[in-house]
Amino acid sequence: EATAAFIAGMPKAELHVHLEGTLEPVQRLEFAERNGVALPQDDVAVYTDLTSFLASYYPNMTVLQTERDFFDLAFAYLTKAAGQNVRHTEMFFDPQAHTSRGIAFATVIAGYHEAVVRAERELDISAQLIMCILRDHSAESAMDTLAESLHYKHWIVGIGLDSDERDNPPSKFARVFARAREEGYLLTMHCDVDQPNSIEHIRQAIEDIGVDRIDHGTNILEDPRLVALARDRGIGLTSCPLSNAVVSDGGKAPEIVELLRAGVKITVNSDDPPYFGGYVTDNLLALAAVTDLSRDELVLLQRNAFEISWISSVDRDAHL
Ligand code: ES4
Ligand code: ZN
Repeated sequence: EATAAFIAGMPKAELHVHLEGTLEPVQRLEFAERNGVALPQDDVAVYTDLTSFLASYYPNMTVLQTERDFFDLAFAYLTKAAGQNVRHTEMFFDPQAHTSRGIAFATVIAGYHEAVVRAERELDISAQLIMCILRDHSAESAMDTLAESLHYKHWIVGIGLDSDERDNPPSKFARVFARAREEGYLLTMHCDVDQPNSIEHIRQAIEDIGVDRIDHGTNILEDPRLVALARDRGIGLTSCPLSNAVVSDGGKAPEIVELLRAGVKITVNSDDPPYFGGYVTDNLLALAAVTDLSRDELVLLQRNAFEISWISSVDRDAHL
């Protein structure tokens, strides 16, 4: 109806999507066949939390082998995003998930970067890459990956932190992120919903690491002091309603609305679309369906996304 058409028509920015998490079941089949690799597992895996999701997510990546695979994966996502009126997107990728199984960093980033270039030319969408560190790997591996990324610094806007959060706090990577900052990268970190020690991880990310954004992070409501700090410093939160609904009982829709109304620059994103049930428009529809968000507030979510995005201020002003 009217709200659905309004949501579909809004110009959007997406700031939290994992390229490896955009792998659709049909692409998985296609890549497995053309590369002659066995399908790692059944099509429909059941997951109810972050750990069980990741247990399905990483094995599926074995079908990604060639530069063409990485290009096709990213270009397919960018085509879908452009079709939902996403005008700017910042896409996570996980190089260690590939280098750890013998795929060269160069293969991964060449494919992804070519998709960015072609999408900007052909799809009327701007795109940037954010390299994520896998937090369940060692700090040494993270530092090696950061060093390797420096060869492609002009193709990477920032550094993130993802994967299994349990016992892997931001502090484990303090030196890596300090170095990343020195190199000129912008910084973000996942503080996934309802993880053990969530509020301490959020505090470390903001106060000790000095991140520019936090991915998820809705548990910040447990500490009003940190909410005020995020608001005053303009630290954005990239929330993902459909992903939240899978990994946390009841999802986080009321928290997203509360943070928006508290003046925190929160946004709505898709995370891992085929795994969690939809792209960015689907996430906005799901959120709107269970809240009383007004049209002005739906627009505010997009304004927030363009404001906390890492496009240059010149490009950003054109969108605003
Ligand atoms: C992720 Cl939802 C989520 N959390 C942590 N790491 C991830 N990688 C891909 N999706
Ligand atoms: Zn994520």
